[in-house]
Amino acid sequence: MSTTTIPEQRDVIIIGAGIAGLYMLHTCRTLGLDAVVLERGDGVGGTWYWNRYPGARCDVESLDYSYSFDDDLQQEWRWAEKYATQPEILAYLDHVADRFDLRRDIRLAANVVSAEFDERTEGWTVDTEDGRRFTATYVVAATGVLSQPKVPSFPGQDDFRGTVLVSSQWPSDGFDFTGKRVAVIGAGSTGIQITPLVAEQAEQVFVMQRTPSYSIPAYNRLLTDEEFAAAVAEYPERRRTARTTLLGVDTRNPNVSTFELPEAEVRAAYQRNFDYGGPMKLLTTFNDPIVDQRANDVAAAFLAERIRERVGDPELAERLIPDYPVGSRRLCVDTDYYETLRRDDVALVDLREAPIVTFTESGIRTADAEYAVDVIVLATGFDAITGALRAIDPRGRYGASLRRKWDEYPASYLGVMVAGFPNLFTITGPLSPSVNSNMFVAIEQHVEFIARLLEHAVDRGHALVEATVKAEEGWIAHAAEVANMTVFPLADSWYTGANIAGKASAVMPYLGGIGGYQQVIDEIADDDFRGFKVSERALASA
Ligand code: NA7
Repeated sequence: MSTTTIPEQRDVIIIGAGIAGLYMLHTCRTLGLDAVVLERGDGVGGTWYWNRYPGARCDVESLDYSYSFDDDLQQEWRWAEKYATQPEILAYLDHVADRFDLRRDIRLAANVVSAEFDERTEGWTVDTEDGRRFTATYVVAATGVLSQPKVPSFPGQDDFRGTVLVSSQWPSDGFDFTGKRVAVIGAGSTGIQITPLVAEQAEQVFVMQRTPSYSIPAYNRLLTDEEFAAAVAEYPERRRTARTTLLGVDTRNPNVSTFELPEAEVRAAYQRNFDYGGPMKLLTTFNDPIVDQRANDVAAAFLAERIRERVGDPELAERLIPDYPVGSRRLCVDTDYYETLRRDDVALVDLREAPIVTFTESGIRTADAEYAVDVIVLATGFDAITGALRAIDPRGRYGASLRRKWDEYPASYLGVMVAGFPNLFTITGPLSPSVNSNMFVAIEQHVEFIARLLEHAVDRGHALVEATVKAEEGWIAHAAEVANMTVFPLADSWYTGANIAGKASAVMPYLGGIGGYQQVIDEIADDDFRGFKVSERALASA
């Protein structure tokens, strides 16, 4: 891209001002590095800036889904509810941006369209859509794992005379569904969150489901002053323990197998965690459903029973019960989803029985019926984990395209670097723990490891850092070996890239857990950053 302006030069360019980008900027400053954040939105917050649809809420408890790097911050920010809403999380991230004076180095409405490694300077040139150019020695992609929307195009889409709303591009002033007939396409976490709230207003709702999700109640509620005070008093311990766990949350479950206990006790344990409300506790009730199909069948049978109870109508319930292992696709958390499907003005449309054929002027035609609607909500998900960076398509050594490389396989070393792309770091890149755990913990792990690596490079004269091909190959093999011990490969999901046509098939999150990953990265850092080549830059200007 040609540009007439003089490039803005920094030590580090960070792409994205979400949870990862904000912390990375703060960390760069503590390292004495001059960093700028380029953010495509008009505000900070990343995924929590864009996903403003009704019911948007995190499925990790607010006391755990927050930064741990600053004790005053965690003591002072008073979360209102057990599960925070999108506006509350966005307010928190805005507060962090102000509190740490981050905004002066954040460029908003700066949509990065290209990033190129320059062989001569051994640095990066980054361009934004509006023609701004930035150069830096290092680039950190804090581009998010659920930030590139998947918006399918349906036949006849342009003929539809009503309104189409995309969950991750929601109108900032909301939308009034009163008196409207609405189709919600998608029954993942987003569709499950949106549907009950839309149904409260709308005249008629059609929930268009292709693949059902397992969902459990959030039992959301306000946090009392007493429990908030008790939780923050033990924050240091809570955070330390979280870093040793599988999912980045101290669920306080014992480490036992399903088959160590009598059947009645297994059931009681599942019921206790179900009644607690939320996925982290339920998923870790026992240590084996993710690695043992028989144990998974026990969890699946328990959850299927709960769905039948909540739905009431046995025939409808069968269409809502998934046929894949629990946890191999996202375990969703809801407030009144199944109860909403019992309403007379809400109908489930099973797209496996009759797929969508076309949008029409007045609605949607499936293989066996016409649905007249005024509004179509697309809750169709994301090009997850690699999508946002694939869209930018950074060019590394010899002009190599990251998109082309990832079309073959979502390769990385530790999820923080890709061989052939020197000085480009990825926060929660493929093959590291991220979406299958508490994102705040995963992000802090990545930022802190990248910071150690950056410090190491800066101490060596702003050196060039790259992952070796051998280290990358070793990590790919290890991540695949771990994934193949689990039930994750048994289902098509956005974890495996299956929701995007043509995307390489691989379990993208690293399944060794937050604790396991922490051990690996600590050990690698202590071993002189094994697998990373740190060398003097030819034209070191810094
Ligand atoms: P998901 O979990 O990917 O769900 C998307 C849903 O949309 C899913 O039910 C899809 O069915 C459905 N979908 C996607 N494309 C189509 C088309 N073309 N026709 C019909 N149905 C379609 O995304 P979410 O936003 O709900 O959740 C993502 C994560 O965000 C969530 O797990 C939390 O971590 C936060 P399919 O499965 O493809 O059959």
